[in-house]
Amino acid sequence: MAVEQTLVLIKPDGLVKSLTGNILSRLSETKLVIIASRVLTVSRELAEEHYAHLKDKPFFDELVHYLMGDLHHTHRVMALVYQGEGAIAKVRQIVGHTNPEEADPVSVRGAYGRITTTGVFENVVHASSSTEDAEKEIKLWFKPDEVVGDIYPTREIVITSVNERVWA
Ligand code: DAT
Ligand code: MG
Repeated sequence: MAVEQTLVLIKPDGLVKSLTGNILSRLSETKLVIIASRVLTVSRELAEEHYAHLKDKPFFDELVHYLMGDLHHTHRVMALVYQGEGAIAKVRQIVGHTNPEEADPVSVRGAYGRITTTGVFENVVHASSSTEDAEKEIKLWFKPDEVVGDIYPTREIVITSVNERVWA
């Protein structure tokens, strides 16, 4: 089995429902290694880019608001990269089917997901579904130096003038 990377997001409903520890425990069953993690506020641009493959769907706008945290009065998502043999399938197995009503009740989505009255799948976690998606998604959510190890080729650029926010 090939060594793969996969992106996991604990979505705002997962954080608000205090499921972080539970989800990380479930994922630790895989014996995969965490090589990156961050908690961040998701911009509209990031949410739209992450779900770009669904932009023609009727639920797209609400899906974007969901990932941004607007439905849960929080503006946090926890992003992680897991690495190891067969990482994508192993994580998807624990995460479960996209539709929480169809997901195995033992899976994270089956146990904790729900469908909103407006029809959006609030399914607690995201997990990459192919090596191509994983690469695209990891590059979207992390910079090279935020990930342990060299997982994809990088290049250096020279920045001459930057404004950076520092602690006051
Ligand atoms: P997955 O997250 O399992 O990879 P996806 O990439 O097809 O599934 O869709 C991304 C998210 O969009 C999914 O987690 C929940 C939402 N979604 C997908 N299909 C949906 C549908 N038919 N109705 C409502 N929400 C949906
Ligand atoms: Mg997907």
